[in-house]
Amino acid sequence: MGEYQVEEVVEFLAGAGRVAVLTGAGISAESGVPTFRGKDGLWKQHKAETLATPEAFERDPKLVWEWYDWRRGLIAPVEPNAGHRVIAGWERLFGEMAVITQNVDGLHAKAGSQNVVELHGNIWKLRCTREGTVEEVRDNPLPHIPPVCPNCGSFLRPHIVWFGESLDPVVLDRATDLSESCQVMFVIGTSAVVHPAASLPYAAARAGAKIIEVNLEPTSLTPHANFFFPGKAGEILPVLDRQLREWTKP
Ligand code: BJW
Repeated sequence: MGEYQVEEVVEFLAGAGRVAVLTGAGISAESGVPTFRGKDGLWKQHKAETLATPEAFERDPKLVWEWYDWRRGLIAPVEPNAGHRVIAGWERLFGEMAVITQNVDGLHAKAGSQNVVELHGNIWKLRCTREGTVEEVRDNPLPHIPPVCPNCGSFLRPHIVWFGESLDPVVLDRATDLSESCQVMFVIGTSAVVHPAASLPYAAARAGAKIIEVNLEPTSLTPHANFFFPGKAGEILPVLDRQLREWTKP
């Protein structure tokens, strides 16, 4: 990490009142949650179309639920890492600070972040396919697969946005507003290929925000970012945080 880059970023941050952080699977990788793409990604072992689409659920709800139940089991014991913790601490540092996450693992909230926008839902929430009611169910493993609504007996589904499904418009509006009003946007651990999430940094940049990207490798966003830190989020964010706290110390 270039020292000059760190200093410049810290200078921006110290003067910023409104900060937004867009995260993807990479922020949770160091906690042990697999990412989607890449060599060890979830999509290498399972085809997205056979599991994360409404058609897949209609065809075989049991198969889809077995996959989600397995992932719930994987995520349940996992703890937030240094990256999540730095981001949570920034809520006390900046006037306005929000996390916009594509992740469904709930780890930002577990780390203490309170202002979290979950673009793609949450793996701990189940939704009735008939009534649309949403409730948090932590049972692990689920006692019955596929689970059914206690009220009407219809299948429950994961409260997650699958390919081809629209994001909740209220959630997307909030994420867009935050993107368009922040002064600095961090984009951390996302391959930046899934829309509309991948469009948010561009909306932020158009509205005048500085874009700071943290990723193991460059993405299609990198040439458009003001700063790019190659490496692990759990290592880079603590360095930035330490410098920032030094800088802003009274
Ligand atoms: C590290 C690290 C470390 C590792 N430190 N970094 C416009 C153009 C083209 C297509 C579309 C478009 N608008 C909509 C679409 C269609 C589609 C889409 O975007 N397709 C693209 C793939 C082309 N979008 C949708 O269908 C969305 N719906 C929608 O827009 O509705 C309206 C509409 C529909 C159809 C057509 C047009 C309009 C919904 C998208 C829902 C995404 N859902 C998923 C699955 C959830 C299921 C589940 O979790 O079970 O959400 S897909 C999957 O990808 C998951 C993630 O949230 C999402 C993003 O992945 P992410 O987080 O970026 O992870 P990875 O694995 O890709 O990347 C990890 C990164 O971390 C890598 O870069 C690593 O290098 C890095 N990394 N370790 C730092 N330690």
